[in-house]
Amino acid sequence: MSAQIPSEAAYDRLRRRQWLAGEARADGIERRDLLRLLASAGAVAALPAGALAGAQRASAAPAPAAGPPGPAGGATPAAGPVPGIVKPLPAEWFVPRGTNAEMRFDALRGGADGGPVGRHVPVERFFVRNHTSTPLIDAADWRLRIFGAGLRGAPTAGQPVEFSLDDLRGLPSHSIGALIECAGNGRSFYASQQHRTVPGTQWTLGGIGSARWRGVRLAEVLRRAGLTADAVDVMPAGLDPEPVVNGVNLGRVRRPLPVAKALDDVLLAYEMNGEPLTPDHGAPVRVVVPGWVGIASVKWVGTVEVADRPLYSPWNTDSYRLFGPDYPPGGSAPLTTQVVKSAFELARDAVLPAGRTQHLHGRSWSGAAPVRRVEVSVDGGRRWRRAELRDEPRPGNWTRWTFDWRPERPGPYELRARATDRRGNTQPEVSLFNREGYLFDAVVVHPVTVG
Ligand SMILES: Nc1nc2c(c(=O)[nH]1)N[C@H]1C(S)=C(S)[C@@H](COP(=O)(O)O)O[C@H]1N2
Ligand SMILES: [Mo]
Repeated sequence: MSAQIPSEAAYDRLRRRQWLAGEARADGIERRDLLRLLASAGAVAALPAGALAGAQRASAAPAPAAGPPGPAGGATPAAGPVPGIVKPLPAEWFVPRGTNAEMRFDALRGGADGGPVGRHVPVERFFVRNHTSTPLIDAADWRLRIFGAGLRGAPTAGQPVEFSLDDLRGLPSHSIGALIECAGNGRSFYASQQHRTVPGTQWTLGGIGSARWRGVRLAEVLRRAGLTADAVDVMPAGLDPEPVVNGVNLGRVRRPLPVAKALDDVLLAYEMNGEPLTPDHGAPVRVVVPGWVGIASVKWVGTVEVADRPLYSPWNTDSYRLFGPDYPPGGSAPLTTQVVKSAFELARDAVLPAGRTQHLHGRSWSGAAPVRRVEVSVDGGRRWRRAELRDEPRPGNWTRWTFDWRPERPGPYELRARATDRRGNTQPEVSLFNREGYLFDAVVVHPVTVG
């Protein structure tokens, strides 16, 4: 059936034409509402979980005994520095950012409690990106509901094809190592390096994590649900509380995938690093879309629509496109693959001793291809030397590297790391500006002091 499946590039071109022609509809949200929404960057509120349309039961995270007041809209916050996140967020591992928790790269070197972190990030240290808050879902009641005109007999949302967690566990399992990375990872550097302030979560480089995911291929489940050659788009939706922006309820977090990607390497994951998924990372089941922007990897998936025409949601129309002077007037095609980035496993402004060899550690990654090489500069970007790669570069994952440096003179230094992937994508000095600050790929300046 692959002859009927449009390539990703053809799909993007089609999508852009439809968007510009005003055909884009995001489940009842008119294009002009979306445009109005993007004109004003407002606070996101959450509807209480009980307000979710549909029969799935999902309760908000438990209330702390004496915690901060809940956000407007009524979702109950979890205890801790980020309302709505269930797991503990110790300050050595995380930086709280709104409803999200950024992973600290310097914490990957280990500390009092243990050695360095391997290729995959332990679940308890993995970054969290929530539009609203983590729902607690009873796995025994949970069902994956699949419907739409791209399935045999066109089951409806009311009469979907259903799979329980046991059903999914009974299907052939598959596991992959994959990164989840927020499209806005690195966003704060647009302001700090390029003097362009952009709205949204001000991530440094820790809006990313790698894990071993086990589950069932989405392709397998779609085939069993009766996928036909008419299928064009596949749209998973989450069971978390619905985000409300400037009084407009955006509905469930959802984003369509072209059927070509859905059938290629997408996983419905029920395990992360060998353990059942935890609430913050999508329990009982999440989507994992290797190489793509994190928003595609829908957590707490409850439904999947399989449509015979392109679908739209706020997450592929007003958000997760590139807008700005270097992009077409209606914005770029919806974002898919991630860009090239590199990070040191070192605190910013770290103090290092003079006259001693430093074993600098870092990681580099690209959504498009395995990492080919990494170069490091310790003199403000004048001279570059190769870092030594410590992992077999793989698609969809990062590669750890080391770089030995013996600084002799005390004083301030700027470290830089620059990766190139096997397709030849490399990190530029300046990232092309876009209004939302997505896909920051420029080399990041990492200041340290030798003293
Ligand atoms: N249902 C749902 N899925 C979601 C989100 C969300 O808020 N709700 N956030 C998305 C975004 S923007 C990112 S970057 C990843 C983050 O995954 P993590 O929290 O497991 O790190 O989940 C994605 N899936
Ligand atoms: Mo994200």
